[in-house]
Amino acid sequence: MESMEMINLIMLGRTNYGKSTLCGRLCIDLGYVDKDGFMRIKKHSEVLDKKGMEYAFIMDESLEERQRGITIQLGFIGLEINGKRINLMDPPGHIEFINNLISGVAGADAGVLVIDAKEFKRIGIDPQIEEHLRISNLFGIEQIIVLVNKMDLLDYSQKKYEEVKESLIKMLEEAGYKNAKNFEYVPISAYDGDNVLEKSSNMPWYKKETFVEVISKIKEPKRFIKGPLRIPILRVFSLPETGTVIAGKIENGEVKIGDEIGVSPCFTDVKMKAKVKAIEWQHRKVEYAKHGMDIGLSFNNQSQTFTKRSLKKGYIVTDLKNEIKPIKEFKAKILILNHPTEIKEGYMPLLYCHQARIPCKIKKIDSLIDTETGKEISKNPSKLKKNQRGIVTIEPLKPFVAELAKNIPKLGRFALRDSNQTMAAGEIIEIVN
Ligand SMILES: Nc1nc2c(ncn2[C@@H]2O[C@H](COP(=O)(O)OP(=O)(O)OP(=O)(O)O)[C@@H](O)[C@H]2O)c(=O)[nH]1
Ligand SMILES: [Mg+2]
Repeated sequence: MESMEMINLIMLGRTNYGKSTLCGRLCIDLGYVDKDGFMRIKKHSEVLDKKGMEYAFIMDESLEERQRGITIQLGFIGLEINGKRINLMDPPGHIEFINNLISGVAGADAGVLVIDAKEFKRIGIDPQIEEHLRISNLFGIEQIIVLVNKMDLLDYSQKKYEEVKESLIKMLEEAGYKNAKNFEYVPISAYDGDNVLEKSSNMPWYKKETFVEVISKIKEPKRFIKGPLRIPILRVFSLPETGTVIAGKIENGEVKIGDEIGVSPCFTDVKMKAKVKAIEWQHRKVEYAKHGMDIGLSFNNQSQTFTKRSLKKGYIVTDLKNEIKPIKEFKAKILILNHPTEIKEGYMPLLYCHQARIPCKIKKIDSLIDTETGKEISKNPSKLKKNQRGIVTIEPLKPFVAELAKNIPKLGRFALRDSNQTMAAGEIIEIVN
């Protein structure tokens, strides 16, 4: 099982566009939910007066999610398609929960953009979808599969589909996807299952592949198994029988039962370390896990510091030989996306890097660089404006560990956010300690 090709996909798109419905539909069509289970879920949707949400409820399991009719937590499903393991992450599209979306994007190999075709025709490009795409682009997701959903509401019209597709290409190009023309586009109806697993008789004009055929052909990206173990912590729990449990995705290296691991950053004299007792992956126990796998780890021989209180989201699990020092300062190449005025020294946004979210300070603007060539235009400019690139020195204002983007891209790319907007994004080029 561990040698199977594995691909992690993140669903993208505005709230209500049908991401959870599509994931639920896939679970039904591929036989992951039995009839009785689905009947119970359907009844619950009727009791809550949320008819039409029954497929989404397969993903949205909490009462709050079901009552509000939206996703709040990042949902996961693992499917086996064409001998590959496809892990779908279903994030909330609602702006209020963008943190959970960024968590998913940070660990994804490729994206699936779901568009409500009718709504998109009505309102056009929306800042929320643009934001999702910008974030996915800046976090290094190169490939996006584009699903034009709710085709039933556009009478399955080829003409309308082509119009939507054309605007989508423009939007993707604007967000940094210069090769958007070469992406796969599929007209679907997630609710009815048209072009999801099987070809739709409602759209005989569409001759290309269904969504499942498209995802079954995605190639697994290069996995980094050699080198240090790196697992950014997503969640920590404490269970009465098991003790401390850490959940996260391996972004470099491999781990097996019996390995001794540590956690960075560490400020105490007593190391936060423990021996791996069990590894859980996709609800089953495994002996070994490698880069790309989302796992839960439990331990024995825990040091006294290895507790839910001292282990935090965004800290990184490492092997004992390759711990990471807390970063006092780093230099980064950034692009300003969205600042209403300009970024100056002293600006304090929130830093989002792998699973870490911490306040930081722009300590110095070292240089302004040319967007196309990357060459330095001026040294120590007083500010950076929208669409400008620069090199800056950033000071994390809380304990923070990461890597140079050139060594482990997923641990060195970041976004700077403020007032619920992504102001800038960049990559770590030098660590100054
Ligand atoms: N007509 C029609 N409605 C659909 C289709 N797919 C989804 N919907 C409806 O769209 C609504 C929202 O679907 P969700 O799957 O919850 O949307 P979401 O993108 O997960 O939304 P968030 O979780 O808030 O981000 C539900 O009422 C679905 O029934 C479709 O193919 N056709
Ligand atoms: Mg949802």
